[in-house]
Amino acid sequence: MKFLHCNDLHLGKKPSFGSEAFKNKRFEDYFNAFKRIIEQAKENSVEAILVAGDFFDKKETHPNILSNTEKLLQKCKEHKIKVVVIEGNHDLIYRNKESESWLIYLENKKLLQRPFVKFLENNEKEYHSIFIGETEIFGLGYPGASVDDELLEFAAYCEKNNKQDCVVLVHTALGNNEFIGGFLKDKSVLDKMKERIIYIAGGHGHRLQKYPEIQPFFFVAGSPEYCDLAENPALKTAIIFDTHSKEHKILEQTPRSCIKETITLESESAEQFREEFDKFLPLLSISAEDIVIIEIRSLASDFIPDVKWAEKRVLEKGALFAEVKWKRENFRSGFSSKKVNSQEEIELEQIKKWEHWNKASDVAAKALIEMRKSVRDGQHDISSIFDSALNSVVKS
Ligand SMILES: [Mn+2]
Repeated sequence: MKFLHCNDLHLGKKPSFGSEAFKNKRFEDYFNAFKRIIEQAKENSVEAILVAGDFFDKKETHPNILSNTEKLLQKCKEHKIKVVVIEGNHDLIYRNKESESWLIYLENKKLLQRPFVKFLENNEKEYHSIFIGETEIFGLGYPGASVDDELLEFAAYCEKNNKQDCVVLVHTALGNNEFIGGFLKDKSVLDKMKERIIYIAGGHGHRLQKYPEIQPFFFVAGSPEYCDLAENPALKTAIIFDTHSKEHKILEQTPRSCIKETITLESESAEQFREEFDKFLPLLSISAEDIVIIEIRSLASDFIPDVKWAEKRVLEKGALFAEVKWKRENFRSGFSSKKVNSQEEIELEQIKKWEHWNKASDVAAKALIEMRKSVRDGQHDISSIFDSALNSVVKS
């Protein structure tokens, strides 16, 4: 059986900032990314598309999100491609609140299949798998902080029940000290799974990951569209896997065009800055479909460039969305009377003065940036970021 694995489609995501045109186009982008994946699935004659969580961006939905999604799933049905979905942290199904899940609504409409874990009262679990051909497919959902233990428990279950060559979907990725919870801490857990499981479809991470390097069987495909504009477009993929040959193929995805430039400016006054910036801008070729992100490195120590003015100039050039950031070159930690500090630098300096937090000030300052980004992104549940930061503080 051949399938296509993708994750973190975030259908329904819409930015809360930028122009109306930008918001509307970005809303469409996530559906278009899924549409391209369906086309790739068709071209590669796969039997199923596996979505390893964060199918939707939010637990709640709107009429146009639901109808766009249903149309795309209907298209899969027409092409005779099955769709297998697990929930991620964004579409998390709370225990005993299954009736509120839009994934279950779509499952009931026979537009997707949903392998899942049922938690019983005596702390036992029931693994509800599905079959595609002879391949048994399990879904572990989003195990959150207990992912390492959940995977070990599942490996033991497979061993005990003599499972062979199964496929597992789980909303987790390899951890690299991320501040957002739910990442796998110990890779060796995966080694314990490889006897009985031929493919683990991971999610949660928005960039391509595979494990181990040679003959990998654990993959995260990466979100096909930017959820955060800082993501690397080269690591957005979908994976095709053949359960007979055990061979995989990585398909690149094409998120919206995002032009990222860094310029170093010498300006020491607003007039000089405007002049310098206006000389630089014509060097970029910008279309109405482009997102433009410019980082200004300023050599002057006590001048802050007007980034809002610069963003306006980029929009006047026709960009869909502009973000201009600045960073002082040769940043040294610590306040000096003349130097101007960025918001992040000021926060870091303040945290260093706090009792208990000072030893983990870097972690705390980074967590603060993550939380702000998360809220700006419309993701208001920041408790997992805060938890991870607290953990680091306790450990240090
Ligand atoms: Mn996600």
